[in-house]
Amino acid sequence: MTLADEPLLRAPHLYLDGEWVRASGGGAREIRDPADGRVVAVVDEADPGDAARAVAAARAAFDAGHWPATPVADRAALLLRVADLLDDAHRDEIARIETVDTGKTLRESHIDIDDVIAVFRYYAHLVGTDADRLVDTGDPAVISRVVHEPAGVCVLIAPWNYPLLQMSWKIAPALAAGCTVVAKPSEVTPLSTIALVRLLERAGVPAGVVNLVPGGGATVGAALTASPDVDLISFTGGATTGSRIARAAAEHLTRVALELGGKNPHLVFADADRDSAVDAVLTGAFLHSGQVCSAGTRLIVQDSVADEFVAALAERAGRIRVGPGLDAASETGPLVSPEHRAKVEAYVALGLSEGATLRAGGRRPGDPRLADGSFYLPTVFDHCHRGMRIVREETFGPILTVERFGTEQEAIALGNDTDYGLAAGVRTGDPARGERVVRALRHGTVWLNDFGVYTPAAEWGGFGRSGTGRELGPGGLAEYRETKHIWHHTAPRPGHWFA
Ligand code: TXE
Repeated sequence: MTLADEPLLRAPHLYLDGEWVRASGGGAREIRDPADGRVVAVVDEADPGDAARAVAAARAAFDAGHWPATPVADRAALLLRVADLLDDAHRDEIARIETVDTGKTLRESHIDIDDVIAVFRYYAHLVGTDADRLVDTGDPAVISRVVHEPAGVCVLIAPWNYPLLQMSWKIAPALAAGCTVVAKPSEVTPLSTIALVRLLERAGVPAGVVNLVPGGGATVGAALTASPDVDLISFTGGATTGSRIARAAAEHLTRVALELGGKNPHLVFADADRDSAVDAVLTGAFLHSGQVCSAGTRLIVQDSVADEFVAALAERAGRIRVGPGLDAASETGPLVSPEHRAKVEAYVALGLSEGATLRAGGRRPGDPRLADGSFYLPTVFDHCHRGMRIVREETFGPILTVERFGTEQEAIALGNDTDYGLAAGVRTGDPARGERVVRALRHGTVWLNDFGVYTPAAEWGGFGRSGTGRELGPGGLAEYRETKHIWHHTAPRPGHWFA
């Protein structure tokens, strides 16, 4: 039995104004398991007309005013019901869906679902504790206060590497704020978002408040972002698509929040504990086969320990067990698609032609049981430098490059020498140095003697070409709100400005 046989994933897959409907043009797309290429579902593919209907439904629901005016406690209760449904009954099922859709290991999918549950609970709590601000004008007859109101109709566009998690980082604060939404998952990985919208429906989300249009970026995505009826676009994905969306949004001055990935440095000083540093660099680079926006794919290591460090790293990279995500023995899964693997392979060929030294991987696994999947071995390139494209560009695959530095100032300069600025890591045994370096790095998240961890309560987002705006934390709620200053004169009288 494939997942396509399960009722959860049976068509129809568009959710418009509280109804599950077929794509009006009859379009559909085969969804394949990256581990073996088999078709696991056939998903309705919306078109620009469906996108327009979704926006109209969200617009009408917002303008009718019921959801924005729903008491905060009731909106929070809905988020908690979604979290409970996930936690109590659907955690394993949706983790399995995420694994066959993305290729990631079941262990990773479970961590993602737990994060999603935590995010829904966090925003339920935050929105309930958030107060208006009184401003002292000096005039006792004036009540001046700053209040928050929902931003309006939000288009939420998510990528394929963390489909449910990225969409939840958007849906949970948007609903908490009182917005209505149109969700567009990646056409490559729509399954878990369809499952989530079914849970939202069961949790009692009113018609029109959440709408779902699975479909292509150039068709549905472009139609959504060009709409004059949208108030906010929140996008996570590649930088090229991000700037295309920013241009589309500029036409109607639509607000945009963009999370566009990174090329993240991991700085290792000679005084760092070696075993934990090797372990952190390995995990940071190769988790989910490097398909992580915050992957630490640039190792920048102090030259006095570099040879020994890279040897240990390459040895461990060569031992990573690559295999199907549903197989408990696999430590990392395949790349998301044959097309994406071809892109990664082109980067490996480029690295070799640029003169980098291959220390591990650099090829597909030889195991014939993996021949039908999009697998690729963890790859380590030594003796890299900033002139190389494999050091500057986001490869979004299991490719780690190694650069070397002498002094602390050189390490900082290299760490900041990137167009991106999403995340960075620092390993050192000297806390004072650690504090100096993390403050000097121009990245949205910096880990000191840790890597890759985050919490729903702390903001996430990038400097530079990694995007604009923040997700998670109070800042992630602020994205979905307008700020209004209300000046109330309680004893009006003529001001006599004009005679
Ligand atoms: O993502 P796209 P792609 C990076 C990574 C990857 C590269 C391209 O380097 O190799 O981006 O990946 C929708 N208007 N990241 O092409 O195109 C699309 O349907 C509106 C980093 O797969 O950015 C999908 O829902 N929407 C990243 C979403 O945008 C459009 C995660 C992301 O797709 C659109 C993924 C358009 N014109 C890739 N075109 C991260 N930050 O984590 C596409 N889309």
